[in-house]
Amino acid sequence: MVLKERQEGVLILTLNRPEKLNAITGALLDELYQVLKEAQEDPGVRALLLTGAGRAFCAGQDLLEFGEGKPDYEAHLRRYNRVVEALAGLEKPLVVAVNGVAAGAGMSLALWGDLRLAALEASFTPAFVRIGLVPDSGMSFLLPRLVGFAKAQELLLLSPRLSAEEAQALGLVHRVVPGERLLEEALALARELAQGPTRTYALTKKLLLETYRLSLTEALALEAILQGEAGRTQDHEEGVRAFREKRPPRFVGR
Ligand code: LHQ
Repeated sequence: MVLKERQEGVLILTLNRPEKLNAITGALLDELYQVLKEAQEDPGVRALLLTGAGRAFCAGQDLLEFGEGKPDYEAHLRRYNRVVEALAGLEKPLVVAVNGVAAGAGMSLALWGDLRLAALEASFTPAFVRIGLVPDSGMSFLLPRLVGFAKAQELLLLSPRLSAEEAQALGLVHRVVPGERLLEEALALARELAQGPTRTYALTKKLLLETYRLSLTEALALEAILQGEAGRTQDHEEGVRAFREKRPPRFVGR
């Protein structure tokens, strides 16, 4: 259900239930969690790329998974939440290539990417409210931070279907590219990141997430601690040496 392919330091993950628009099942979530855990621990993986097979990126929760019964969504969300925690805590850059529709939890997955590319034909819809559900998989946390409170209110209460260009105008997507070039561009970006200072990316990601809940004084203190850590990396040493020698740096990710 999740295809894996390694290209040098990049791990490409493809959600692969194209006949169901890559809708998410419990089994898919568990597989994704395992893959993310392995990627986190593998020093050879220095960037990840997530995309979807077929015409969709991901249609969110598979609405037919639970049949006619009354499922325990609170319990089911534990399986989502550990995937979201794994994405949020991923100590490597994640490029997301949104190839088609991203709905509900599928839109949440897309938004957890650090750099988000979308095909011109991609679209985004929160979807939750349309089936009487609240936002989940981190959407209530992330969306107001990305688009501001007022826009998040509108998107979550009305659930429009945004085009890739509308999503870009709101800051949900960094770049929109023609569909036939999406993977190529996303891979080029992931490759570039895979040659970067991986540890510094991890610390930068941590700062961006953490400082939202901190006071200025606390944020400054955290910056100082993490700058201390970054300053001790081999990559910082190499960055400064390369600057002095007027050549591009060769980062090793440590
Ligand atoms: C699907 C799905 C789908 C199954 C399309 N499931 N088959 C977390 C945990 C706990 C509780 C539940 O929720 C969550 C988080 C969530 O993600 S809630 C939100 C769940 N997702 C949705 O509500 C989206 C439902 N889908 C749609 O609104 C549309 O299908 C979208 C906008 C994604 C795409 O529209 P179209 O491009 O017009 O495609 P389509 O509607 O014709 O769908 C194609 C096929 O895919 C169709 O099957 P069929 O056998 O008729 O060809 C759909 O039934 C199936 N499909 N989404 N989520």
